[in-house]
Amino acid sequence: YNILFDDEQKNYNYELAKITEKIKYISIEQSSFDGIQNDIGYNTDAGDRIQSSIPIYAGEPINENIPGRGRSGTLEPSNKDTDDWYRFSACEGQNIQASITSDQDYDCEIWNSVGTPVGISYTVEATGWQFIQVYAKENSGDGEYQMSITISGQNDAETGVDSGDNINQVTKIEGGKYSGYLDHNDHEDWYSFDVNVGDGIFVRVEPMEKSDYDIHLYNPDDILVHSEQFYDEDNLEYPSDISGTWKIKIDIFPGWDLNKWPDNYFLYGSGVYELELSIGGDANPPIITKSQPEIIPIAQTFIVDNDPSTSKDEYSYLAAVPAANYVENGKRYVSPIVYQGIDIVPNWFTSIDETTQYLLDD
Ligand SMILES: [Ca+2]
Ligand SMILES: [Ca+2]
Ligand SMILES: [Ca+2]
Ligand SMILES: [Ca+2]
Repeated sequence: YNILFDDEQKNYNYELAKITEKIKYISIEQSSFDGIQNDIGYNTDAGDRIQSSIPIYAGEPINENIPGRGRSGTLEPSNKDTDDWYRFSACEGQNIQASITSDQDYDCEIWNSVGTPVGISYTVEATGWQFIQVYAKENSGDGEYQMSITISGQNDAETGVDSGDNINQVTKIEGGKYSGYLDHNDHEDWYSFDVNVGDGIFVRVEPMEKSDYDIHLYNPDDILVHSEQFYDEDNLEYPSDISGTWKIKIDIFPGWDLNKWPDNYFLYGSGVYELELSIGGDANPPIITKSQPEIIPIAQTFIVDNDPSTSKDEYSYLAAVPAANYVENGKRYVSPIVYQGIDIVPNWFTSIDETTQYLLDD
């Protein structure tokens, strides 16, 4: 598709900044006092062009206080705001219905993934971004509008239907690239595929919107053997140890569920995902983390002073290690060593991830 989002990063930063402020939303009534618009919960005006469209979460519960999940907006033709543009993802074959109500002479239209207007009822021809334009007709006044947008039907992996929602309702696929759809009424899509023992299984899932979809792999005995549960894109690999029909579950983190929001958590959405499966080659087995042995802390501290002119501090440190960390009668005892008198921050292994990987490799 040829649509460019020149304001995408700006909107994204704006949304992130709002979330880190712990989501202190202003209601529509409050914001109208100082003339700030609050289009569908963003506390700002939606973009006036298709290239500056902002995300609307069509597949999620309506909530006027959460960016992208509201349906109310404002147009002010007297102040050059004649257009509000929104975007969302949908799969080929899904149907979109859009409508608008307002006291003013406003209308709306769906635009497809190549930027062509297609009316208010549209069966998607190409998987990707779809758009809604809300616009004021000539000579109409300033006012508010209420939007309605419905996505119906599914076409997961080009089957014409939704992929099953449990381990007994799986869609059979082969290696290749597919598209699918999840939303607040459809939390899971299950797929199966045949694998020979020794073959690597590689699965990539990438949500199109800012969403959190995860991958869970089940062996032919229907036992969960591995999961990838990062934000945004997930890549799972696993060496098959049994020949037969393996299964994956793709599921959605319900970002709209306020009870499940950790601090600073991004408000993940629903929508289209890309699924890529390849079978064969060498896959790495998952890293099994060893459990931490039980340790007994000792109330003592070894202090080593920095001595840049000699090696005294290095030898003191080495001498302190066996006294600070030792096993006696099968139990491990640990106490801290403090190396003081220097404030250079090393530039290696400074992140938790780097340190964790270093320790795993070690
Ligand atoms: Ca507006
Ligand atoms: Ca606008
Ligand atoms: Ca689905
Ligand atoms: Ca499903």
